[in-house]
Amino acid sequence: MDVTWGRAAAVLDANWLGSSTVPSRSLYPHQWSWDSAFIALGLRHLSPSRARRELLTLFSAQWRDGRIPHILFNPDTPPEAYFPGPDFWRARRTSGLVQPPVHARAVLAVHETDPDRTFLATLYPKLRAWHEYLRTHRDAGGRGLAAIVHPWESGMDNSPAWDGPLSRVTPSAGFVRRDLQHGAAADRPSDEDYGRYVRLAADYRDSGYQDPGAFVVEDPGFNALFADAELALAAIAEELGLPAAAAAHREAAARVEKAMQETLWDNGFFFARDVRTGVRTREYTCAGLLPLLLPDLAVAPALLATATGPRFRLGRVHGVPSHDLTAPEFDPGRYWRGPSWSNVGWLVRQGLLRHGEHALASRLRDDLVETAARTDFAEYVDPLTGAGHGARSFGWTAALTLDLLA
Ligand code: 9YW
Repeated sequence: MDVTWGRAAAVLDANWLGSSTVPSRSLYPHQWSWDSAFIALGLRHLSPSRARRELLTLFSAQWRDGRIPHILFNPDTPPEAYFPGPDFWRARRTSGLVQPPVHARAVLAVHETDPDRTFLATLYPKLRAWHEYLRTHRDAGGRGLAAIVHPWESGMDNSPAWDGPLSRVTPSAGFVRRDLQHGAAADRPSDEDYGRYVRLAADYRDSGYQDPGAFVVEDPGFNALFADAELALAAIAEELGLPAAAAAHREAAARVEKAMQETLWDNGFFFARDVRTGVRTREYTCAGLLPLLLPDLAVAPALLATATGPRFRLGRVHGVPSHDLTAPEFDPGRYWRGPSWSNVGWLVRQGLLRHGEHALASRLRDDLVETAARTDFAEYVDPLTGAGHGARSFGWTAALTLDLLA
């Protein structure tokens, strides 16, 4: 057995709580939404039943309005281990935010590894309700895109793309950052940003998780994953013998793709749009590369040129930098302001494969596996040196390494 395979499997075993997996025993001791989807993509190679359990546990926390919460709190973890914890959210053991909808892809992949019609039939209506929530409740801009109402919803918390919209938010004070007990301050979001995250979350909570506050953004990463998830749902519907529903999912994907093209594309890249001001940000972040996932993306050649150009230097640096290497605010060690994350690398590799870029995809794959193994499955890495940052034994880094090796 490959040594890396065994070590990655050991990480997932150590992070397994019995019915779900924590991203990190120290830093993130609960279940996170998009982490679980990526973790299931790896777990399916070790134990399809554990992968199914992971996703079923997450969907057991689905809200009546269809949303999948971004955190499902583990009742056995002491409440002070993570802030903001369940007492802050006041929402029955979950947070009230969401994360990118990568779940349909994970469900389909788990089924493909070990076909299980009951699993598929159980999750299909739940996935539909989740996507319906995004399509209706989250179309704040009225253009057919899902808006996020908090940086945490992008999964890329302190991305420079959020600096503009966040500048309107007054930071909260008077809370203790638990994350700094486990992570180096220079690798984590700043205190000021954290204060703004807490303020936005508290305001949203106080509106009963209905009314977005100052931060309402159409993110190309979130929407690309949404369109891709509709394509995965189409494949699930086909499997279940529902061709009309499958066609409807493909049409839904095409509508999101068209809206992204019309609203977020500009001069060779997909940018986030601030719904409150109507202004497109000018930040080149890794989220703008995720539309490569869409196989019929007409602008793929131009987007690939940006990806391989000086801003991301795909194939010539470690992984996919989370932010523009040429930008003044690029920081190789600070979270989503420069470091490479393995989930983004994995997604971009999928996109490269879908556009026939096999040589680049295989270089990226080899680098992702080597870097993960060398850094003990670091949460994120410096794209220029490959040095590890953040937590080690990180769930999705280990899981996606398994998937790349399988
Ligand atoms: C938070 C768990 C999460 C990831 C996010 C990452 C970070 C912190 O950790 O967020 O409080 O949600 O930015 O993508 O899901 O690994």
